Amino acid sequence: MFRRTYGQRATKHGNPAARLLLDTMERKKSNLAVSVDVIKSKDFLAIVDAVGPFVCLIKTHIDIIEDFGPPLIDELQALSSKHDFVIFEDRKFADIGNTVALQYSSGVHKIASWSHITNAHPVPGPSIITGLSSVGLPLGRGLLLLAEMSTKGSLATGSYTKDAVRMARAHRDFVIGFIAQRRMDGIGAYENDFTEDEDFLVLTPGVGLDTKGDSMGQQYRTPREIVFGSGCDVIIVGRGVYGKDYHLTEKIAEQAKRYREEGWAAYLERTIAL
Ligand code: UP6
Repeated sequence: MFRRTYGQRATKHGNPAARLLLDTMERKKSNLAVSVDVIKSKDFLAIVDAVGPFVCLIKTHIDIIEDFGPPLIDELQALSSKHDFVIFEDRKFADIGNTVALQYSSGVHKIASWSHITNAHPVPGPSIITGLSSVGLPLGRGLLLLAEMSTKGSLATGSYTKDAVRMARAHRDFVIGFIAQRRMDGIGAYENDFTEDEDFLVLTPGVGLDTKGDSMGQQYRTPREIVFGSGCDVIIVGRGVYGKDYHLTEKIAEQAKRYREEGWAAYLERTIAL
């Protein structure tokens, strides 16, 4: 799986959101996702428009937007059509099935109605997947499980990570992959390597070319370390792309281009090596 191209994987995948993402990556020659973590709609849309041509996916934290209203979603969807990218709301659900189903479908944000992909912590056990899939599966959505985290001292390690993989393998119609720091089908890492038809995408945050982390426990690695070294599929970059200069859209676009080139070169190195 690791050495197959994104395009080859797209043709075989059973989940529509995973297919959409893999197809978009192949079409746009990009494994870059930008995480747009700003609090004003205007800044949010300006960044999305600036990085749109270079990304396969835009990651949101919709609950940090201070002036949120449904029109923002219409504008995000219009930009998604204009620039051809997938939308991932990084909601990190973590409650009982009934509650997460309500949080996913309802409330102010109605995440399931617009986000192709969302994610969840495995901590409640398989019932979190049952709850979210009751809403998302009929809509053709996909779920990522947080099998590992990028932060210093993360508790998502060892048997917790293995159990996350087991949960995913038991729900392959809806769980399309992981938020993790390395591929999850490493030789000998789990009792059984994945079978031919098991294809889990690995989306990886904690990416930076210029710094090693921040003052709040975030840790950065380079796109090459992540995609070539650790076999991950998508690099998720936030502040590395837009820094503090939200208004300098040219500079933001330049940075997005830079990360996209690094990520794609590492992918080519991985698929043609060996
Ligand atoms: N994120 C991580 N690490 C994880 C999971 N998620 O950083 O293990 C998310 C953060 C943020 C983004 O919530 O939105 O990825 C990383 O942003 P940054 O590149 O600005 O550090």
